Amino acid sequence: MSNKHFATRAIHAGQEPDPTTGAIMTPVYQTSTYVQTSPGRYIDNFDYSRSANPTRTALEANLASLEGGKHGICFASGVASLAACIHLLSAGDHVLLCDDVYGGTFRMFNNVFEQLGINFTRVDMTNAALTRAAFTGKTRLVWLETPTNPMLKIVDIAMVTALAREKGALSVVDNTFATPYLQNPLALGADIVSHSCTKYLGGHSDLVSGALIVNDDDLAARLHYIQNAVGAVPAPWDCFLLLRSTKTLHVRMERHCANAKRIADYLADHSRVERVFYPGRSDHPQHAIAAQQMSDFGGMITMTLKGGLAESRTFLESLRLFSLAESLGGVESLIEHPAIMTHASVDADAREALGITDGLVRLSVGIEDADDLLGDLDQALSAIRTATPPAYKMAARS
Ligand code: P1T
Repeated sequence: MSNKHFATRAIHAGQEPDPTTGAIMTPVYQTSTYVQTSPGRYIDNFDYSRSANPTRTALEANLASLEGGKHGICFASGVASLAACIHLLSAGDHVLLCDDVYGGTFRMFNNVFEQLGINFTRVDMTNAALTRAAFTGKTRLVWLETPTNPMLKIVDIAMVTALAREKGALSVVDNTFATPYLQNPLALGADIVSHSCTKYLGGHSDLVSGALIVNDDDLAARLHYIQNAVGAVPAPWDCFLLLRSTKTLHVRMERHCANAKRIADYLADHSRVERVFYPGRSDHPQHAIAAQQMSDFGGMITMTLKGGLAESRTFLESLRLFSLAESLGGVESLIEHPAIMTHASVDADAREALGITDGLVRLSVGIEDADDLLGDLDQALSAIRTATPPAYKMAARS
């Protein structure tokens, strides 16, 4: 299957028709345990569903194939995947963390693992010199997202993973925003690819799950050990839903990208919009790296509205098709306010430094009709105009 194109692997990798019934879909093996014919003698190598489950095994093979990796290891959430990577470390070890990451990723390093003696430093990984200088003698792991959440910065994966290798550290790339359809970090030197499958891989906003994909056999064995020993595994039903979803990933991503491109250009020209961050636009600071390491630019757009919280609230409350909600990557369009929602656990100074201001909103562009989405954004941006008094009136009142 590894010599087949992405669309074929998406539909077939890891899955054979059920040998007993011919069912084309891998069944939901809704079982916690498996009968043994004699102590330690298994019918098909399965003994207990925390260790392995056939529906999960099929999903793990499918995701590994999509990332061009050898091993997939699935978890109950994206943050459980992250935690499994940190369980590779010991107290006293140091982690280099990309400065702009999902708020829950930062929270786990800051509020959970630092207490256990695993220290970390945040660094702007779009800057090679700063990144090189941030390694310490104890740096054992480098964690990055690209595009980053929520500022959509693009990190040069080959550059950072080469630095990590030179310094003897493992590199992990959280590929949630790009998906394996647009970007394959293992091919660019990453040791581990991490996913929140809750997002584009699931694609329908109906499950929470995570995955790690690796090539190295020893690393895979250690992560499988942690998966079983720590135990945050996904349920068979969620694995089934994910297997169904990855079959359409390539088709969904094409529409996400096409819709986002049109919307980013529309927003960039709008008088109520201060700035648009979209890696597919030539005004994005790392557009050239994005064009090099991604096959297209994804469905996420971040923008700063002119004004502040009042303008953001008016805009977000006025939308009818875009739903105000955390998460991303579903077929339906979502929008959120990072400072109050997904990145509330990031300290205010860091938020400010990154540009996560009260005017910043993040769009997850769905696969609805682009004209309808543009119409919705247009009417909500107009609502700001009518709801917010002009500056001279505000001044007159005070
Ligand atoms: O929610 P969970 O499946 O545990 O995934 C965590 C996670 C990991 N990595 C990235 C890049 C993410 O964006 C997330 C979750 N993010 C959101 C819920 C959000 O709205 O940004």
